[in-house]
Amino acid sequence: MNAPQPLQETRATCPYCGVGCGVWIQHDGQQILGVRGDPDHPANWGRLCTKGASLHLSTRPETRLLYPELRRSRDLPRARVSWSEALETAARRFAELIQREGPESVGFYLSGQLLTEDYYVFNKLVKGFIGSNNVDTNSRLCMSSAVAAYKQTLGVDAPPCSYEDMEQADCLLIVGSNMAYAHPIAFRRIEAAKSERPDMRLIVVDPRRTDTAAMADLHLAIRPGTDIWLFNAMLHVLIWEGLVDRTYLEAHTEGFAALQAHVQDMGPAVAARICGVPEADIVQAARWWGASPRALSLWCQGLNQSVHGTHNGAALIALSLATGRLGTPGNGPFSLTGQPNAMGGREVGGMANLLSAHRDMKNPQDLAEIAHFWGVPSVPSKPGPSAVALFEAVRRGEIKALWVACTNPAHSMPDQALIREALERCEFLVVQEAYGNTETAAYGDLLLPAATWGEKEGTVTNSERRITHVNPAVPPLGEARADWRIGVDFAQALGRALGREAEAQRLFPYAGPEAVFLEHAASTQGRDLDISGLTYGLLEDLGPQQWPFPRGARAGQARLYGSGRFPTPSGRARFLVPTLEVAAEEPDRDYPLRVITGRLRDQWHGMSRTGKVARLYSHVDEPRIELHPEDMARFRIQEGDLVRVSSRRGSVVLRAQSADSLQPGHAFVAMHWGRNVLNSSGANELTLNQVDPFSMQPELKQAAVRVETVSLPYQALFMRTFPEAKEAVGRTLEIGAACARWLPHFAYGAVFLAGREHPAVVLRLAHDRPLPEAWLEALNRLMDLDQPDCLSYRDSCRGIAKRALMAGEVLMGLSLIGETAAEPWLRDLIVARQPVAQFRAWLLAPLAQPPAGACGRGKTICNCLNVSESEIRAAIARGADVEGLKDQLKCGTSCGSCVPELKRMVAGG
Ligand SMILES: Nc1nc2c(c(=O)[nH]1)N[C@H]1C(S)=C(S)[C@@H](COP(=O)(O)OP(=O)(O)OC[C@H]3O[C@@H](n4cnc5c(=O)[nH]c(N)nc54)[C@H](O)[C@@H]3O)O[C@H]1N2
Ligand SMILES: Nc1nc2c(c(=O)[nH]1)N[C@H]1C(S)=C(S)[C@@H](COP(=O)(O)OP(=O)(O)OC[C@H]3O[C@@H](n4cnc5c(=O)[nH]c(N)nc54)[C@H](O)[C@@H]3O)O[C@H]1N2
Ligand code: SF4
Ligand SMILES: [Mo]
Repeated sequence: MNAPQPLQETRATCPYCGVGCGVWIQHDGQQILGVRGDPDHPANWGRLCTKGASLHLSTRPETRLLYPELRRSRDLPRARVSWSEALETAARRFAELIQREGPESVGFYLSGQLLTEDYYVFNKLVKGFIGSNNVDTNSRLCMSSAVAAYKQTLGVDAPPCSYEDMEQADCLLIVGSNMAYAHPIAFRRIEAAKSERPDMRLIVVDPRRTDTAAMADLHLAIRPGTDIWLFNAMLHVLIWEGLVDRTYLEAHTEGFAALQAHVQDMGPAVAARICGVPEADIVQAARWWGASPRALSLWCQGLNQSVHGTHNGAALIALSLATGRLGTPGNGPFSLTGQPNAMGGREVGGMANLLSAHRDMKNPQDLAEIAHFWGVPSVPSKPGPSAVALFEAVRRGEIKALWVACTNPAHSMPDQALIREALERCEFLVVQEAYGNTETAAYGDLLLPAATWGEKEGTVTNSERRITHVNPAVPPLGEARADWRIGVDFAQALGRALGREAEAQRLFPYAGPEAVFLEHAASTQGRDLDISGLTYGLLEDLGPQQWPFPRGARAGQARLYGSGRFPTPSGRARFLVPTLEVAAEEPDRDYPLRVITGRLRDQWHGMSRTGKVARLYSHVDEPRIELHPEDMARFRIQEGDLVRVSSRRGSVVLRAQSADSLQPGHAFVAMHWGRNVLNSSGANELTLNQVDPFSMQPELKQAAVRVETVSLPYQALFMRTFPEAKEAVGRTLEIGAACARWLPHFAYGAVFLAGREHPAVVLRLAHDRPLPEAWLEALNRLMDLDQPDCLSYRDSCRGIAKRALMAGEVLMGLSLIGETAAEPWLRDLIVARQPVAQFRAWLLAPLAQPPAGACGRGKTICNCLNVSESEIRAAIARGADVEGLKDQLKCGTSCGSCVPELKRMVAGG
């Protein structure tokens, strides 16, 4: 190991959302120590949101997968093996199947979080070497409806806009996107533009009053699944009020007459009834769009994750086309990419129905071109199964070996009961992961440790088609390897196992990621996304660039289609007549509520990284279901009750929270909580796996559910923190991981972190029978609460037992069994490290309210400067507005992620 060096900085990007912010990683050559926004990166100009700004805290070694692990037979645990044994075993198993049952007996499931080079290698491996299209990715759950919508209307999959268009628009129509949480730094630009030009119109279409919606001039709280009716009605108004651009329509589009006829009887009155929003609001939205010189739409999963996601997108794009608002500054239909490199994956064609560089699998010439480019006789023309179908094929035993890289389907796929069956049935499951404790890793027969953020080199493309070169700051932890390298190593091993060694060497000769990049770039030459002019060196010298960037170019292109010519056979953009449906599953008598799923501000997907950062729990800690106050009353649910949430597919227990940001009849569960924090798979136990017929994207956004209170009277609470020491955070994380393994024993269980610099792990349990002594003892032992010098109180008759572990006058651990009412203020004492001498007598008493002098903070709103809800409410009560809050408390003055919430609180929300 090299000795640590002085503090250095390395340029990369944030590995979370598709905004693609530039970062400088601060490190000593061995360890990542800090992170700051890259002031020169055009996506963020130096800003980072809560998640980006805490990236360095997520790089802890605990739970990282450090070396390959192999399960030699199903009933044995996995054991550490060498890389060569791991790869030879994988190659042998895959080769046997390929030779015995054909190339379609194996499958690959990749991720929009891989770098473009990683993606390229695996896509070529499957399509160019194994000879099937059995490769799909989690982008199927994410962007595939937007891809299909762009292709069906504009000709190819290319978001035509730039971030600066958000600032330049006069009317912004944000649909099915909670940008304030999911694309925070892009949203900061909208906030800034709006405060500079207050007459800019902001329309938000979302069934929930999100922080994004709370900023809007007009919020259309639409009934989920009815967006097409709304867009049609808006088009109807635009047509009838003479706001469409007939010159543009005639010169640059086709198919408008059919759509016009279709929307003729679909005025705002009809849509108002179906969408459940006032007719006047629909008219207003259309008029603002039509009358604004520059109008931009933005959309994300509220439209994509739907059984008519493609037509949702196409109907929205139609508004831009009908008014000729495309290809010029401040105009266009802009799909926000979710994952950091979903765009790169689309560019290399890394999905079951795509080909490299926007080539078409149905086009024989495209197929021949790519076969020629790779130097193989042919590439298969039959599309492979898309994500849902891929796992169904595994479940039926048709695909027998599955390779999962950089995604966690045992958490993120819909209808988890079916996914579990598939993974159990799979004969050989390879999981290429950075972390060893994911839900999918639990099923893996072979785990391959992947290098992750800060350890890898390659490129990513963000939402605005901008490619950034990312540099590694530190070496991979343990024996982890870069994903592209694992792909190449496996390809060579497979070549040997199949007796095609020379061919594998010829197809995968890469010495480093740039060789992969250059091959990919060459494959785009002459195509709409031509990046043949780019190299790593050029990206470093000129900075991140938007495609296309053909050979000889000096700059990327900010906007597409300014000429009015589209990459369709006729050169014209197309209107299509969308099918009119609602959600895949409507509430009924048995399942009367509609649960909506989505994101939290401070967590990322399955939480393998954000879940390790204590401060990222301070906005929302324990898993929960939000319900409208009327539904809480209707189903006799009190705030904080545990409820059973059931759909036709499965059921979960969650804590109920009332939320008036919802409409009656709606509920909300965040998609993040899975088996590492909860005793169930959370939201995706409930969702259904019906898909859009064009994009094959599943309807993850909603499902019909029933909610009922459950009686789980036997409750317990454990908490543990550690004194100031280098290994304190690590110990907390280890205990958290150990607690997660206990969760399945209980009718309800959740484990989460609290605090900031001194994180505490919190375990909450509830059960339908007395909690077995042996389990409680084991948990006390895990938290060192079995030590004789603990304070302790026991009332066996009432089933109450409490213990407190002290370090001097500071509380370090606590277990409350049978009586947990004092948890909130005790938790605050622990995370604040407040000396407890004066409360000693109260520590184990049944006190729901804190004794005088004990601190009580509640939820943290501003994560950067650690400002709590109670402090903010107190300042508002004293008359502070948002500027006053920033002045007095400094909240909202760093990353700005909490500003939408501050605004809402000041407005009385
Ligand atoms: N903090 C955070 N940010 C992220 C991520 C993360 O995990 N955490 N993930 C990234 C990824 S991969 C993605 S794909 C994006 C997702 O970004 P978004 O799509 O913005 O996020 P979601 O919360 O999934 O869903 C957006 C909204 O859709 C609304 N919605 C539900 N049904 C409908 C409907 O029928 N019509 C309309 N109009 N709206 C509806 C929901 O109420 C929700 O507020 O976020 C990216 N950014
Ligand atoms: N109900 C519901 N379900 C949803 C959604 C929803 O809105 N509602 N959203 C869907 C969407 S849009 C998405 S994008 C998916 C996301 O779902 P997933 O793709 O399952 O989400 P992640 O947890 O980000 O999974 C990425 C995995 O890669 C690992 N990893 C990190 N870095 C590296 C690396 O460099 N190499 C490798 N090999 N591994 C690495 C991480 O530890 C993590 O386990 O969820 C989908 N599921
Ligand atoms: S907005 Fe936040 S999560 Fe998204 S890339 Fe930027 S810093 Fe990362
Ligand atoms: Mo996504």
